[in-house]
Amino acid sequence: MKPDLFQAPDYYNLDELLTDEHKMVRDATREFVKREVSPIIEQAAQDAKFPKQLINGLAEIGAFGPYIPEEYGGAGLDQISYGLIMQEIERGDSGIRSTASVQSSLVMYPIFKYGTEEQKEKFLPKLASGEMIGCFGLTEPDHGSNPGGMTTNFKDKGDHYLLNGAKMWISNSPFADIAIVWAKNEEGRIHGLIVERGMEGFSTPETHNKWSLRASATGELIFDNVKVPKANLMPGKSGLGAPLGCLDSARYGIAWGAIGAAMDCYDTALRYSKEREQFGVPIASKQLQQKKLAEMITEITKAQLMAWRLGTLRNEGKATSAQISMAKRNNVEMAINIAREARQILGGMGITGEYSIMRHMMNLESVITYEGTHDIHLLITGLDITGHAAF
Ligand code: TGC
Ligand code: FAD
Repeated sequence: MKPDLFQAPDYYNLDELLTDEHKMVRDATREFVKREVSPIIEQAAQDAKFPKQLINGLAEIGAFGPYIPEEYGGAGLDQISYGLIMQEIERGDSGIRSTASVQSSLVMYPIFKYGTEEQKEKFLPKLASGEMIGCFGLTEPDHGSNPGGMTTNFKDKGDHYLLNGAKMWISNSPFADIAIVWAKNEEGRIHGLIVERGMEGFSTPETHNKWSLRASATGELIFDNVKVPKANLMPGKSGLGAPLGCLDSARYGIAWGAIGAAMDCYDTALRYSKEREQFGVPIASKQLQQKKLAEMITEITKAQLMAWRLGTLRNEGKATSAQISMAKRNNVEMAINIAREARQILGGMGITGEYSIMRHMMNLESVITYEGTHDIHLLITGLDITGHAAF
């Protein structure tokens, strides 16, 4: 793979909207990605292996629980810093950002928000330091966009719960130490349970042959009469709103992360277009290539403004779920379109692993599907503006 020469585009001087802390966090993550991720990521994707050697470094830069309070091992940062960390990690690879998103927003966040004090003290510091990795089980083989239909269930057996069912498409599941599992009780009410590796009847087979998100481990969660201690139920919130509340936080992170992937594709294509000569001149001097590049930087700038504004709303506790859906949907589509255009600017070179673009493009096919598909987010906006659910 080519050396990482990334230079971040900032067409509207957005740096002026950031605090010194934001810039420090962003620059430290950018440096980490250049030093630790870029040199190894292409091979990890080719080998379809999550690079576990990155876990300690991700923990050190505060990527695990950026906004979780320091008393529980988190970095105690605000929502803009969290977004910038996701942007910079996804600039390297969506699969690595996935691991950080799941750990922070889908594992640490529910324990912090819905867990008991004992659960927080037992799990959060270890998750923040990377000593423990978690995963989040909502999707089932027959219930993806419609998680409320889930059939995974648990029964009260006096001194424990008995858990049965299966989850599918679970990021980090093959090596996770704990799983946040959403299941129905005997009354059909959804609750979150913390299932620990080693519990009898709990297995996590890996999903192979993915063409997308190859540097992220994806798998199933299978529960065959798993005895879960009662102390592992998170009592703070039940119903579908509990897992969906975690998704708000992860979808917000993706709205920033997608900008990172888009910036990397744009930056690579811009540099290539200035260096590559055809018909005796750089291809950057051709109007058709300039149209592609000019539209890319326009779309990136709009996405940056949207993410920044959403971050300020989240800092004030005012961002709605529908606003988050709009940003996730818009920014991921923006990134996938830019990846496709950037790939063309590189001609044949664009399909090789010498450059990051094709990997980003393939990764983004997962990002546009998970955390709510592109169409589901459109329907969430539709519901918000019309008052009619069209799911
Ligand atoms: P609906 O009746 O609309 O809502 C049920 C209850 O939930 C509440 N609610 C929310 N609460 C918090 N945050 C949100 N975003 C919420 N959206 C809805 C709602 O108010 C209601 O509460 P209550 O108290 O009235 O019961 O539910 P529905 O069954 O009609 O479904 C709505 C729909 C389709 C929008 C929703 O189910 C949905 O978002 N589907 C998409 C599923 C999804 O996003 N799955 C993601 C799985 S995790 C994942 O992909 C991780 S990838 C990670 C990585 O690798 O980075
Ligand atoms: P389906 O719900 O079957 O949808 C298929 C198509 O139908 C989509 O285009 C969808 O938009 C459309 N559709 C569905 N309902 C409607 C409707 N009402 N109206 C119009 N169109 C509709 N899940 C987790 O719980 N945890 C994870 O960690 C996780 N990681 C993932 C990692 C990867 C790599 C992938 C690919 C997925 C992951 N997921 C995870 C699952 C992901 O959230 C689901 O794939 C996603 O929610 C869509 O569900 P589905 O694949 O079953 O598609």
